[in-house]
Amino acid sequence: MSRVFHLPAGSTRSGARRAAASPSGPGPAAAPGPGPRRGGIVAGYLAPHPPHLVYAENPPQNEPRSTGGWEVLRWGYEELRRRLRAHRPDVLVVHAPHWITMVGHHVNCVPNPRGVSVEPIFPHLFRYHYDFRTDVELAEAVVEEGERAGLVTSALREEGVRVDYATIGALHLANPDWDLPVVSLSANNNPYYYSDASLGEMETLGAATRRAIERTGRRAVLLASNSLSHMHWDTEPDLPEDMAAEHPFSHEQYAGDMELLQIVREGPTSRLKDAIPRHIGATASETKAGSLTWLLAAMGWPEVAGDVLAYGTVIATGNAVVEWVAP
Ligand code: 2X7
Ligand code: FE2
Repeated sequence: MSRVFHLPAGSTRSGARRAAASPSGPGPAAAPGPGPRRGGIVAGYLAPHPPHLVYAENPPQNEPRSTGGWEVLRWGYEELRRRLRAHRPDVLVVHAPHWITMVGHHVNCVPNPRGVSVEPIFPHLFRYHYDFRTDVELAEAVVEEGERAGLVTSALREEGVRVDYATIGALHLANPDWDLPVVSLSANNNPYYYSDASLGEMETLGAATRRAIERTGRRAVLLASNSLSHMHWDTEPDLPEDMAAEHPFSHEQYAGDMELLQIVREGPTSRLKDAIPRHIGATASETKAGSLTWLLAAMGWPEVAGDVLAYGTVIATGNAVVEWVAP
């Protein structure tokens, strides 16, 4: 066994908006399907990013090779991809916990991020060569709407800043063809440093994101790049994808995830306003970084149930792939 951790434990204006495909503009729209195309947020997904899932898929962009593993979660992502295409989005908007900003909420406004994203604890699983397009107009609108709502908000414009693996992992798993433009938001991780963590700002950021999407007339799918229960082993098997070593960290962690997912499945989402903080307290859930609350707030806490497409553990952390469709 090798040591890996060191822990003690809408608008209807969508038709007019598209610039010609260019590195700085949104890319080509998804293939038109039946029914009217309206703008706004059409769906949101809980899209966890453990690097193991990308490693197990063996995409050409990732250097390490695997023999598979974590199939049930990956089958859930297969279904997510089918559904995502059917929503015919113009853009994917992702909030991820490993782009950590200590002051404010940052939005990547670099037109064409390119580079190698490396998972610092699992560099033997995730060294991913990325090259994607940002929807700069929407990214700038999110910055403006965030500022207008009183948030400290900042546009990242430095070329060459390495994109974190939680952003890349969720985007790859949701859209491995990378044929949709992206808006990527950081996680302001001050809550990790204060005992009185609050998800309140994510309500404001979510509402600002929604206003920006409606203002620009985009048809958007949101991705919340969060695992659930977040206790993990500090060792991994010699073969990382040895599924004989994969199981929940404890009964309590598993039960905490099931309690949350039961509420997700029953709906409506407003019940999650209490359930998410309770779940964080019980399981050290990665949703503490705010991505899931941001997503549901952006969707206006819709009166719908979520559809759990898969659940599985990755090095003992709980991970669920979930869809919420805008009513
Ligand atoms: O970032 C992660 C994670 N959320 C879960 C499991 C393993 C590694 O990285
Ligand atoms: Fe993570």
